[in-house]
Order: sequence, then C-alpha cells, then structure tokens
Amino acid sequence: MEGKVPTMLGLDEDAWAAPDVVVLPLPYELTTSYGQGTADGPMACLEASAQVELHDVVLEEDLPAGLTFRTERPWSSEAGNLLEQLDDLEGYVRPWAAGDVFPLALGGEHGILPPVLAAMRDHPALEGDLSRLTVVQIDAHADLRSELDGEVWSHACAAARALDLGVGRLIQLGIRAHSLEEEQRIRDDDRIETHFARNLMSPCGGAAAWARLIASLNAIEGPVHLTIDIDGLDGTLVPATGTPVPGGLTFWHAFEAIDAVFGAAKATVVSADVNEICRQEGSPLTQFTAAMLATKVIGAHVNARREGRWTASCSSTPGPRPSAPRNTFSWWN
Ligand SMILES: [Mn+2]
Repeated sequence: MEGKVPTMLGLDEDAWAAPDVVVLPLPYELTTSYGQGTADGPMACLEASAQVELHDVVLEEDLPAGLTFRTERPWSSEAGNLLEQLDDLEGYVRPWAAGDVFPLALGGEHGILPPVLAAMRDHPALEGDLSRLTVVQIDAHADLRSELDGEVWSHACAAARALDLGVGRLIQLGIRAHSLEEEQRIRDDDRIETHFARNLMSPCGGAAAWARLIASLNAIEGPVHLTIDIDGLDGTLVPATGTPVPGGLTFWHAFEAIDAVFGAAKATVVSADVNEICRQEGSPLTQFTAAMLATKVIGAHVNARREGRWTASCSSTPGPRPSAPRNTFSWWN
C-alpha cells in the first residue's frame, strides 16, 4: 500500500509527537476468495472520517480537544500462513498496549479480535491476565461458533476464541443471527451475557430491555475492550458490510451504548475496535456510519479522560517489558 494514508477525521498529524490516541488500520481478511472487501474497509472509513463533524455534544471542545491523534500506517503481513498472520497482527498492536495511549483499531474482519486482545494482555491494568478484561461486543452475530467451514479463526468464531484466550466476561448486544450451538454456549458459559436485538428492539418492552442493558453496561468494573461489528446496526445503515442483517440497532442505540460503556464509573475502556467495514460503492453510507461510530468512540474516550475514568499508565519497568507468552497463535494447536 503506497502513498499518503488518510488520517482520522482528516486532521493534520505531527508524526513526531507522542500520541494520546492511535488509530490502527487493520485491513485483514481471512480469505480473499469471496472478496468481501473488508481489506479496503479501514481506508474507506478513514477517508469518510474527513467528513465527520469534530464536535461531540458531550465535549466542550472540538476534537482532537487538545490531544494528539496518530493514524498509523496500515497493518500488512508477508506471513505465509494464517497463524503467522495473526501473530503479526498481535505484534503490530502490542506497542500500543502499554497504557499510555488509547488504541482504536479499524477492521477488517472480526477475526482481528483475538490477536488484538492477545496484544492487550500487556496493558498495565491486565498484567498479562485476560480474565480481568470485560469485552463488550456490538454485533448482529454471536460469533460463538467453535468453527465455521472447518476454520476456527473465522469471523464467526471471534468471541469464542476471545473466551478461549481467557477473557473474563463478555457482554453482547444487538445479537439476532445465531445458531443453536451458540445459544447453548450463551446458556452454559456464565461469562457470557447476551442482550438480543429481538428484546432490545421489541415494539413492546424494548425500552425496558434497553434500560436493563444500559444499567448492566454502567455497572461494569475494571478494564474493558469494546468491539463494534458494524453489522450490529440495522442493515439499512451498513448495506456494504459482509453480512448486513435487518432488525438491528439504530444509530442512536449504538451511540448510547458506547457512551454507557465509557461512562461506567468503575470501568476503564482500555481499547476498542470497529470492524467488518467495507467500502460501499455509489454511496458513502456504510463507511460514513463506521467513521461516525469510530469518532463517537474517540469522543467518549476523550470525555472519560476529562472525567478521570482514564489516566495514562505505563509499565513501571522501562525497557523491554516482561510479559505473557508470545506467538500465541503459531502454537495454538
Ligand atoms: Mn462479528
């Protein structure tokens, strides 16, 4: 990938300044055989972000609100096999897991989630232990399959692999397309709390179900990773994503959920991703929706910083940080 990478929100960036927020484009696609277009999604999202307003109503200052943003060069890998690619992806994210910066990844298939979480183990709030982490997942799909078409690293297995890596808690919302196997896992694994779209969006009772979800998000304690599969929103808003599904969250539901996670008094959102972004031809709606979600995440982070729910922390030992095992994925089996 040559040429100038568009920056988040079209802002001028100082490449030499230490960033407060880093945007990590992850043009990862498990297979190009069906050409979903997720590999081009992060670029489309960054380009669209130049049209997003810099004003977030929860902030008194326009973004970047006195902070330094950096848009990294997109991840790429020459690795010859999938597990090595996942290792490369983990290695690309790891330098941004030190706790002194807020990383926001733009995907790419939802399969980016396990390597992103593996990298985040280095965060000072986790100290190598993913059981301390709560993952909040906005998604149409539960992503809890053990495998799909024989592939355990499929996007349809992202949440299952996150739990296999040792994530302590998973809160899902917007789910409306899932298998019996996934429903059983939701029932049997007490780390999982699922808020189905059928209940959240119900014409009767939806408001009560939504209030229960918001209360649950507000009550989260400890470090959090927020993973937003854009297909969690109604398919009309993101028609170009790999698997748009009707009956999803409205834009304002998604916004309110993001604010609730970042607003939880005893939680610290340490990292986030917006994934399954695809470039829509003929209309910018899909990539613009993704860019607005990514901007909302950044705005909510900035607000959490201002209100004292996020402070820069860094491993106290300088130099190479001792940490959890490496190359998780190469020796997965
Ligand atoms: Mn997903």
